[in-house]
Amino acid sequence: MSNRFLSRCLLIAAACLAALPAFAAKPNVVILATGGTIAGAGAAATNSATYQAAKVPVDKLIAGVPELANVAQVRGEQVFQIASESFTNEHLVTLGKRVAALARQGDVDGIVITHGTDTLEETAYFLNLVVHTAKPIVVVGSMRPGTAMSADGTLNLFNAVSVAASQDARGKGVLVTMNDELNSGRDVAKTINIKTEAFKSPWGPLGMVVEGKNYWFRLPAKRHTTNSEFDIEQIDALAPVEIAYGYGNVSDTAYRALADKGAKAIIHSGTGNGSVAARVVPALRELRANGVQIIRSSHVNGGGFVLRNAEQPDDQYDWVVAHDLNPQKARILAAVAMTKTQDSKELQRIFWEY
Ligand code: DAS
Repeated sequence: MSNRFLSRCLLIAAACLAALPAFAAKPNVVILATGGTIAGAGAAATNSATYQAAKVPVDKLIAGVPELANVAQVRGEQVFQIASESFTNEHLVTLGKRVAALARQGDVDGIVITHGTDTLEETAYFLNLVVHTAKPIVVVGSMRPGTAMSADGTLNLFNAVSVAASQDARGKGVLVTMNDELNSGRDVAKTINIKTEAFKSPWGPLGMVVEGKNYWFRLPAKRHTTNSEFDIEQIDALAPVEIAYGYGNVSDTAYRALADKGAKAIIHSGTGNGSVAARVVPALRELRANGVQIIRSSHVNGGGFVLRNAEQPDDQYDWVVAHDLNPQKARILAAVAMTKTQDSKELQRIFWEY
């Protein structure tokens, strides 16, 4: 064999090896679509706020972002096609079981859930509590439909898939990628209802995702996913937990009505530091005596936390405080926790830890 022939073979082999990374198997990411604005459609490009949610099927969402193929092998499943304000506990359990089943599969490296923005924070927190996997789970939505000018859904989806395909997103709990930010599914909430910069975490984002690269600046402090005592495999139904809103002139009517309808816990969405109007306290104490858990949260959004035994003598009343969780997240945690315990001291421990 001539030296010339040998050297040509070596050159070809080197060229193949150099090309290898481009053809190396990309991570497998599954997109579970549930509806929302990210699947929305408006009549005109100027309709950034007037549109119908939950119209575009998952395959069209994927086809709308061909660049997804540069970061992952992507396939989609249409789990629901609804606006997320219509989510129920049953939707959460169904979705949670599907996510957990996929996470157990060796050929799935990451999971993205496309979701309406109205209750996205609730679903993200729920999955953070009950899905036992270190694989990246990323919940994503959009504030404008794909038919609008400057729609945010395509880049949000690209970022979500890129994060779900990345090794450094493992073990960080459920994540939410909106508006280039990496937020914890536990902390993040929708704080503005008509801007693309809608989602904020009171303690700040975990980082940013820019051009397919993750920049981390902090890590979740509370228990989640593989470190959670709650497991979707052992949950078939969430406990009935409701929310009553506190405000000036409030009466105890809503609290009593919710208990009459079977609520096992009532989240008090209080003013200030979870304050309770003096005229409402007797009703809450009566409901507690009848076995209903009373959990004080606050509808003051943007940060802070409800202090135990400050606005109310929680020890004396045997009430629970929701720590820094907003009322809708407090409902999720109580609904999950009360599938395992009815004890108020155990509930308080759980609210400190999750
Ligand atoms: N109705 C809203 C929802 O489905 C639309 C959205 O913002 O995604 O949550």
